[in-house]
Amino acid sequence: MKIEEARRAIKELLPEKRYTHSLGVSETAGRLAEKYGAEPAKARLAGMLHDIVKYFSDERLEAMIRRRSDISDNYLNYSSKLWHAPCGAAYVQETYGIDDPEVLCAMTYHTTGKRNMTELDKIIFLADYIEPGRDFPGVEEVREAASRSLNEAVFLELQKTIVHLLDKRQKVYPDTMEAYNEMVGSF
Ligand code: DGI
Ligand code: FE
Ligand code: FE
Repeated sequence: MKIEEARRAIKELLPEKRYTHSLGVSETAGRLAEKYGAEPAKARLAGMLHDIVKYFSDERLEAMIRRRSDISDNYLNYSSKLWHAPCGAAYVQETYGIDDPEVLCAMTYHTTGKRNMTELDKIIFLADYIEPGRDFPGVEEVREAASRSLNEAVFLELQKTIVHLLDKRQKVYPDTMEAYNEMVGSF
């Protein structure tokens, strides 16, 4: 799938604000890929598509998780806000025949992160957090880190996300904790 087709596809499925966010993630991911030696075309495509099923109902996403043996059922024990990430990858595979495992993997883990992320996984995870439309406390610190070190920026994002979840007394998905544990102490 070409980037322009991907843009048209999400324009149909997403409200204006989320569409603009996705353009921002695509652009930011492309820049990060150029800087950190990943493939810019894959980064732009994964960034464009990453939230494609964000507005599907929880019921529809739950059905996809149950149907697809390659999506962990454990997602169902955690916030439904996590579900659109693995389901987005499954959806673009089924609907557009996207079979690039790197693109599918980066989409799958864009929300939670995981241990052993590839450069592309980290770039999509980070671009989602720092694209120009994002404005929340701490984002500037992560943007600055991203100009120095991909790993440092990803770690900061994990730390801030976990602190935020604990502060709201929410569960933390194990992949997010494992990503944090893997990187803690490196900086
Ligand atoms: O889809 P976006 O809004 O662009 O961003 P996202 O895919 O990173 O979704 C993040 C939401 O998921 C955010 O509101 C926090 C929430 N969330 C709930 N549980 C977890 C979690 N995020 C992570 N990383 N880990 C969790 O366990
Ligand atoms: Fe998302
Ligand atoms: Fe997003």
